[in-house]
Amino acid sequence: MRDVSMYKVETKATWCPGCGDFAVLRGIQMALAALEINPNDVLVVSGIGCSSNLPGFLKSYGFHGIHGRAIPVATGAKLVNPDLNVIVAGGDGDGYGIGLNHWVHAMRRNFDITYIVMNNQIYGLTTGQASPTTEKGQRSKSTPAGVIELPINPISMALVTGSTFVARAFSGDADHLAKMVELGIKHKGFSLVDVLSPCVTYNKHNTYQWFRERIYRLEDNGHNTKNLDDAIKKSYEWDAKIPIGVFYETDRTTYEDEEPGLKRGPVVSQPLGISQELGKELLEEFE
Ligand SMILES: Cc1ncc(C[n+]2csc(CCOP(=O)(O)OP(=O)(O)O)c2C)c(N)n1
Ligand code: SF4
Repeated sequence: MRDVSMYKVETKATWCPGCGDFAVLRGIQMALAALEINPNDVLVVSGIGCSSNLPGFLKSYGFHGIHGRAIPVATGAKLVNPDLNVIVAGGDGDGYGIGLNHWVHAMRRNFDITYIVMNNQIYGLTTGQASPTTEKGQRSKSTPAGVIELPINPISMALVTGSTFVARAFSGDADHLAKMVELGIKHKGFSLVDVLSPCVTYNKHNTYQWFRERIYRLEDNGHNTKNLDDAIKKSYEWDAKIPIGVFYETDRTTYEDEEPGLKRGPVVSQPLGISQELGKELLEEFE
């Protein structure tokens, strides 16, 4: 077990007091400490959103990208350097809305990356519009008469699209959250950790209290994480009872392991195949 302070930076997180994302940041730091992964072996990629500011508050390599495009950056990095622990962190708007296509394809390809979605069921950064996980009927800035469409169910989607590890956590249960992140990082293959991470400023419906009245742990209920049918059935539970924990885990060859171009080893360790002079010239072009 490493010291958690290894993963801390001086920059203070700018989230609103009480925002669920604080627990996610702590959960990632605790998981990295438990797994004894050094900060320089980690890349955290994000898109845009309150939650997507996370890489700036954590000691590791970080890439704060553009809205919805974190996964392409992460999969590119993983392909070039498979030894890197690649984590994607962002919001439900970023990942389940504008970036949904990238998420789906990364799952079916089974890249060995960990996707942590801070799911607050709202667009936080842009001050409270409905997101793809906002519940039907909920009033928001963009839906003053209530949302008229069904929300996305990220757990069921991940299960049927080939994610090889699917879990849900809750920011109000910080140690359990850290454990889910730890298991997700440890898993070889695509792992989704959907975190119910309340936005205390703009989502007045899905509050800590609302979740506390409903949440229970799958592991306390004898759930078999190897059974896809059971996992799918559980993924439909919402409203009265909301399960957290590992829904499903399985082994499948990763994209990186099957990619013929990587059979000679990681791209970062291959010779460039050009002269030093040309390499220097190319670098200068980007200065
Ligand atoms: C292409 C593009 N479209 C829209 C935006 C505006 N925008 C920035 S963040 C965001 C949504 C953020 O919501 P979410 O991903 O759920 O993160 P949160 O702020 O709730 O953590 C939107 C629509 C943008 N930056 N770029
Ligand atoms: S607006 Fe919501 S999501 Fe953004 S920092 Fe504040 S509480 Fe968190």
